[in-house]
Amino acid sequence: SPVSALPVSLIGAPTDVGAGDRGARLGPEALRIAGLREALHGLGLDVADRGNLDGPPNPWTGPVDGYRHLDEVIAWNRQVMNAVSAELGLGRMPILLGGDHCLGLGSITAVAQHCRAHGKKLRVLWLDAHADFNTNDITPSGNLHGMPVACLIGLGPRELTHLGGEAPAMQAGQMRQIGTRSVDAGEKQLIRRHGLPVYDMRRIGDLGIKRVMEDALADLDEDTHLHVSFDVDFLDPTIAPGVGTGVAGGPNYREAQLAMEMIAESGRMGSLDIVELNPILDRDNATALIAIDLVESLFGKSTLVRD
Ligand code: 6HN
Ligand code: MN
Ligand code: MN
Ligand code: MN
Repeated sequence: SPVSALPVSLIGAPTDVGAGDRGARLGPEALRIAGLREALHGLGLDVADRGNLDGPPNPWTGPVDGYRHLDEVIAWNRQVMNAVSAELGLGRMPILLGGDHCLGLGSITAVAQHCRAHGKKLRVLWLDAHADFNTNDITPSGNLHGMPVACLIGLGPRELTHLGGEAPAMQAGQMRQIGTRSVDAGEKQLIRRHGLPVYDMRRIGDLGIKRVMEDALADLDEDTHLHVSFDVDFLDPTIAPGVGTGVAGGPNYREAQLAMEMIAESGRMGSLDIVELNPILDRDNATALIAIDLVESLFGKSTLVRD
């Protein structure tokens, strides 16, 4: 039975302007073809598919001042922010179908505004192999999907840090990163400087996923809006090969599933991103299918025999 009674809205953002590989633009269709809507409907949820947003094509050019495709990233994030805002305003739960992870900026900026307007606390779970905490002076690639977390806390170009008018959208302490295992040298320093809470794979190995999730979900109350930003490369690439920047040594199926079940049991999830799925690099849409399985767990599908 679904934990969330909120109706949900699927929003496709078919772009890979922030990524280093092309193909994530096909993510929304791959998730639809793999049956995302039907899976959520099967859990008893009211699901509306809003179709795809429209934005500029991927120019596929090199970095300028440390950023690739900055104008296009701004344009797509504006679209995402407005679409997510609209769904929150209707009292629905937005599910952003990426698209690459630069779009987490638009999505979370909208959520942060919604929280401000309604006096709600914000907690963001960033499920990802990466920290996505680069800035233009330390990025190894210029790819903006490696920078949304920095932009969210106010580090980045003004058009992105002030996407919602106010900067920063959130503070580092409102985020919990989980599954981290690939962080660039400059990024590590920045994480320390800003006190970004990270539960890396070493921590998951030491404590186990259950303890880590208990920690990451601690102190949520009925006034907390929980946003889950699910970068599919969070998962071990042996079970989820369809991503552009896969990193070995990630959570296995059961660890990921338990994490999702615990998020569902918190009862606080109010918005979700599913990003970085790259069907071009996938096998038989298997990664989309796994992502959907795990999203079902996020919405309360239980492995308990007596639930
Ligand atoms: N993602 N840290 C690398 C970079 O280029 O900044 C990889 C970023 C990956 C981003 O997977 O969302
Ligand atoms: Mn609300
Ligand atoms: Mn990411
Ligand atoms: Mn990632």
